[in-house]
Amino acid sequence: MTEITNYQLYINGEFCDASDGGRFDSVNPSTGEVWATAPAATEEDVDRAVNAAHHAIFEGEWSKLTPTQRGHLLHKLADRVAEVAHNLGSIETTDSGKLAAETRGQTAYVSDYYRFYAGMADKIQGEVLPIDKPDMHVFTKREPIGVVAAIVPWNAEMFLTATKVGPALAAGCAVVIKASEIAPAPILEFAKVVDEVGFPPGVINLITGFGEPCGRILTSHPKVSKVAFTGGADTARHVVANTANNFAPVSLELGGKSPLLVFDDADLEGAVNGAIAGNFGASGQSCVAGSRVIVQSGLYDQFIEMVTERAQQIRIGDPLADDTQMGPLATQVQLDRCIRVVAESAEQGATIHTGGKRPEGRDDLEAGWYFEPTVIGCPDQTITSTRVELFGPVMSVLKFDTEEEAIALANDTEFGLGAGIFTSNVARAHRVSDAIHSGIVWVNTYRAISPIAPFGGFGQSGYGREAGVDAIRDFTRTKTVWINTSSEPMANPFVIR
Ligand code: TXE
Repeated sequence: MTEITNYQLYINGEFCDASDGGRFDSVNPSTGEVWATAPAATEEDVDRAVNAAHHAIFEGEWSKLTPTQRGHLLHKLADRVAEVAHNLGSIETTDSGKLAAETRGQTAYVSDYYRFYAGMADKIQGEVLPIDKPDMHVFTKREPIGVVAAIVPWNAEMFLTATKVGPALAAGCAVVIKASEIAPAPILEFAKVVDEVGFPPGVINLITGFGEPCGRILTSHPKVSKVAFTGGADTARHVVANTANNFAPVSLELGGKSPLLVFDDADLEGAVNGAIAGNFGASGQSCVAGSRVIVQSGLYDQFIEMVTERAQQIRIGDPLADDTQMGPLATQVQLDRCIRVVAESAEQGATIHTGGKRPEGRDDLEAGWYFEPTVIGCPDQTITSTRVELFGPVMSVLKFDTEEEAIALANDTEFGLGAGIFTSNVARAHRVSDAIHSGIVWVNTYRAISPIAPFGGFGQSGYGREAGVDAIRDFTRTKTVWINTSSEPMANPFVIR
């Protein structure tokens, strides 16, 4: 029998249980067994975490550090995350089912995000304004916006935590991070790293619990000044409504139905690799999954043949094993949705070239939430699999003849997160990337990310950008200071001269 790990919350620099002792189970998606439990934070816990963060920013030790000293602590965090990336990645894999090769690699890279923002901590500058009044010195300062509520989902926890915590701390804010109830363990394991680094109490608080009440109370809390949310669009609508209470600005990093265009002049091997990475990486549970692959007619048949063959060769199995290439889905709900939508799409006239079901004849995969890499040929975009975000390893392939048609198909979506273009024609690469409505465009590559490059979308994919230099502005508020430099006292406003 698996030994169960019982995690604790991390509030105000201390590990603790939920105030009422409540806990919930976390299931390993590759075995279907409970392997850990996490506290279900109560209203009292959320309130304590927010107050601790508020105290840290405005009165505590954190508020007295210079920006450079804050940067040093972020560098220490980066170092420690890099040292324990293997362990943090393994915990993330056990809890979410995401491939260990990905979680370990991504966590190691996450340290670069902390380092990037560590360097920015003492480069957040105000301005002296060329003001239109005599005897006035007017300048702006960029102050920490306040307590940041960071809501992270289960599909890339260490990464999506870093994109929020890095800029928030560099700006001088303090954070309350709420992990997803689907995979709570990585965040609570990360709490041990935070504790070792030695941040002043209250700077980073890590809690777990359900959307109701924990997520609601956190995002509507009167002392929260900024909400950074990654998750689904339906939950995002609740979050935005919650902030009607505190008027906290929100950034929303939601899902997508990103197009990946393959032109006849593309390097076919590269395009196939892009489509495989965009659809089967992270078992397709990625917000930037390139799940609508739109291929020009001259290459279409060859492309279908190649992706089908490659999909069939993918080694499915235990996500912790070194030779596995694709793990399970994170939840039974995700699995059921993939099965249902693929079947519905076939009934609507789509052709299933491979997959569309749970793997057969593999006893070792029966208990887990596994789904075969799936390739579906779709006659048009009325097919359900081309419209809804599936968050599973399902590639929908469409055919086009002209560039105009490709752009029209690409833009026929309510989402606007990522897009891929595979072509050897430089002019076309620029032309099409200008014409596509999305926050990110990758040309002859796919799913590349960097702390230096802004990340985010629009429409149903949300708003605001994470990563990059500009992201830090969202964690600051501007103060304008007017100083009267005249040697005379301020004039009486009721005496007209
Ligand atoms: O996310 P949810 P789920 C998409 C993907 C997926 C779907 C649902 O399509 O199938 O969303 O995924 C917290 N106030 N993405 O169920 O429900 C909740 O506790 C405040 C895309 O995992 O959006 C959790 O911590 N918070 C995506 C977080 O919101 C609330 C990543 C996300 O939960 C709340 C994940 C409330 N009222 C899913 N209710 C991406 N962009 O990568 C819930 N939460």
